Amino acid sequence: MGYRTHYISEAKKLIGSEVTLAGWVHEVRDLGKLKFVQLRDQTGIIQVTAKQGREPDAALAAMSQPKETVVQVKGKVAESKMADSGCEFIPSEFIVLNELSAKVPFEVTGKVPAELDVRLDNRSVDMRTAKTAAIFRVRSVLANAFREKALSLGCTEIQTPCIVEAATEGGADLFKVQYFEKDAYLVQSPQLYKQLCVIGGMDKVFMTVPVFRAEKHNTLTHLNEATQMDIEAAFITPDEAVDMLEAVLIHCLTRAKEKCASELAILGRDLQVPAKIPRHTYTELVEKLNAAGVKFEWGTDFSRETEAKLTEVLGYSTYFITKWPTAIRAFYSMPVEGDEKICNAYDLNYEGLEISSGAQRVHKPEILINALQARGLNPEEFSFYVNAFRVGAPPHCGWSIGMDRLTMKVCGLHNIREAVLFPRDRVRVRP
Ligand code: AMO
Repeated sequence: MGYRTHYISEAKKLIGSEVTLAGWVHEVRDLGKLKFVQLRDQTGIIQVTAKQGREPDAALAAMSQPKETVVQVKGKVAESKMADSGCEFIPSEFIVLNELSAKVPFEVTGKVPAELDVRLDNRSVDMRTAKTAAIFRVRSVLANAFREKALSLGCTEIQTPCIVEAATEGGADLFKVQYFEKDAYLVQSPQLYKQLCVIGGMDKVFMTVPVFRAEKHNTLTHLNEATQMDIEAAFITPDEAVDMLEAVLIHCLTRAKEKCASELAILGRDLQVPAKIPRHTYTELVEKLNAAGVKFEWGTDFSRETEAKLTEVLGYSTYFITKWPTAIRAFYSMPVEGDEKICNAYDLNYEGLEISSGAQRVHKPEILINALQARGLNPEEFSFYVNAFRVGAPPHCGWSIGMDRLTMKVCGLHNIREAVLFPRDRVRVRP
């Protein structure tokens, strides 16, 4: 016999049956001759009701445990007119599996809200609150929806290294690690490796990976370790790459809406799934901003404030920005032939936040060397990468969705840290 025969949500449909449940004491109410415990597991809460003289004394005595004690309860599901769910649990045995030996740091019932830092310091307790549990169920659905869609688009799942020799997204933001006699770095993005795979003939690849950015700023939308969901595909145009990104985002949102109705309700989130996402060039948006009286210089990146203005000017907050100035994009972004100051890079802003970024890649070694040098990078350090383009590299495009930001936005959260189990920011490396 295992610890449980059913989850609480299943047991609620089994009135009259003998079952064994296991979970946490959520609430306790002691009326002397009548004892109530709200028993909680991952699937819900059921009221355990014991009456003196009717249930065994040992069960009644064990029901005085403090909240968050881990217990196993054997007994029968009974109809109840008093309980909201229409049923309650009559215990024959109430077994304590692990007594508390410290004070629970905050209320799991959510009655007394706790500070985010206290919650993150005690994440395994925080995960038991309905809201946090809902966030990570949504995150799991989003992660699986990405995988499901990527596979259905014909992509192969790959794994790439976290310890690397060179930067991909700009030199200053690297975490250095001592790698035997050499210096190495934690990877900023799987960029170079996913490209090598499509050059290698894998055609379309995808991955879900951690990335590390030693950015010193402290914002509500940046972490120093983030999770990216990446795709890279050969023989596709930038427009087709944006089509893929649009289809993946819509699929992720659709699955979240279908599979997470109760989680989204707990989070108070009315999730809308767009049928289509508008596309604007960078230049078009700069013109729109200036026409609306917001002075904005062509060739600079949009700040959080300008993005907020863009939402106002456009009247919506989910859109693609295509054809960026080459100088402000990463070296691997392909300049437009005949108009090299613009490149085939694109971003996706979802509900006002950049959640994805990508580009058609430079697949000609000479252009790549120029692009590296223009950004003060040494092509020698990228020789394994540059040389791969000399021996049969097809045109290719790709992008990456920030999973933490996507979860944050889908769940309607204010701070990215809430969307990550164990966030890493400038000051937090524990737990
Ligand atoms: P980029 O650096 O724009 O592009 O990252 C892609 C997406 O990852 C998320 N992201 C972050 N989320 C939280 N904290 C961070 N510090 C952070 N940095 C990035 C964002 C962002 O849109 N190699 C390219 C992608 C490509 O071209 O395929 C890249 O990494 O949601």
